[in-house]
Amino acid sequence: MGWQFDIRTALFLGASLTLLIGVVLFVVRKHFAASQQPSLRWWIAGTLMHPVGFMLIGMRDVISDWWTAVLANVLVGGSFAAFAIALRTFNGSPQRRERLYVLVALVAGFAVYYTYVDKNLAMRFGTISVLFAILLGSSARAIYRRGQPLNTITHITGGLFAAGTAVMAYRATIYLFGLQPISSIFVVSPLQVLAYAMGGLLPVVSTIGFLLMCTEFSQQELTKAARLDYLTGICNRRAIEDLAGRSIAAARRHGMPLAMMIIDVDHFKRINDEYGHEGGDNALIETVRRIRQSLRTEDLVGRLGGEEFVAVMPSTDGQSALAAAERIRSSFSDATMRIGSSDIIITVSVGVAVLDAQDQQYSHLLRRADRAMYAAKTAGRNKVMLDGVSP
Ligand code: GH3
Ligand code: MG
Ligand code: MG
Repeated sequence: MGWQFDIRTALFLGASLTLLIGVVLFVVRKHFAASQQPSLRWWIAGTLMHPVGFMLIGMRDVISDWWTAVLANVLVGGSFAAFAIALRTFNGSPQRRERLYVLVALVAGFAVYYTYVDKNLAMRFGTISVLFAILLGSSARAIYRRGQPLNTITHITGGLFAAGTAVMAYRATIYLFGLQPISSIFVVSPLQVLAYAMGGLLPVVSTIGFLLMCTEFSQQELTKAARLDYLTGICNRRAIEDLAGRSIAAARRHGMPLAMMIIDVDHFKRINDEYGHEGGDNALIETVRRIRQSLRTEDLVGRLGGEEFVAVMPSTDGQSALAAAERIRSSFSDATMRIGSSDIIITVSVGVAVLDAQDQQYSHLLRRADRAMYAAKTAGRNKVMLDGVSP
């Protein structure tokens, strides 16, 4: 006896697998990042609707057409819409939900019309395949939008939906133009096998792709967070060391000057003592704002820790660096800062160092800028000092 392929069995197997995945995802949903929850909810909805739809299709001729032709197709179409919404939510792309809902409503309309008004299996398959192709295409488009980053992981999901679109479009062409007769959905033809295999496996494999996309996104968020100072949002010590090292190497290569400054808030302990830790935190946020305001966009600013900041200024000589440091110093001493309900003057001490032949590394330059900053403190605070020289 030859190999017997049974569409009904295949439908149930594929559907059970998807249903299981949907249930597992539902159970573990809380373990995903908060930012992924809205997108994940739509994806789970898709993985739960799709298998119920497929199982109903498998019940054709056993229960009424209302269930197996109308509701089943609406559920499958609805799951494709849910996947598209999930991917758009994930990517932050503009939503076109009304369009998707209309497409699903049209699935219901054609299913009813070609089952009860004008019983025509080929037309029902053809029209619904067109709608499925559009719905699947919407998911593919959510990934292959201009500006979206693409890699192997996104291609798994995007490519699969694109393939699904192609299969449905091909199936639509065959049935709408009567290129192949059809008497029952369970007749095993290569086209039917292709369509149901594609439809059955698509949610399983695309869920793997979607989960990989979620994991990759979380990883990137963590990497980003590990490089930023949680309070002020600027580079932390580790990140600034990395970036400054590259700027220094570039300055050496091109024979360009480079300056660094360290800015330390004067008597910051008193601010904490008087206005509480929250007042101190707000002062630090405002401090960063003022520092940034006096610098160029290409200058790097980082928080070394506590109330100590570093700025790295490419293509800047001692003269210009001192001018920038003075701009920063006076932006504090000349304008009050609002802390809680008080307006107070906060001052800073700034140490400046310029890259020279002896500085082989970031740490050398940093040490010299730090020395200058301490000299500014010793000289009475609210001062700017250039390493080795006083301005
Ligand atoms: P000086 O003029 O000599 O620099 O005096 P100072 O009080 O600013 O110097 P010191 O380095 O001794 O004190 C820094 C204080 O900054 C100590 C610590 O309580 C406070 N601090 C460090 N990090 C934070 C933070 O993230 N938030 C707040 N609110 N305070 C912080
Ligand atoms: Mg200080
Ligand atoms: Mg300090």
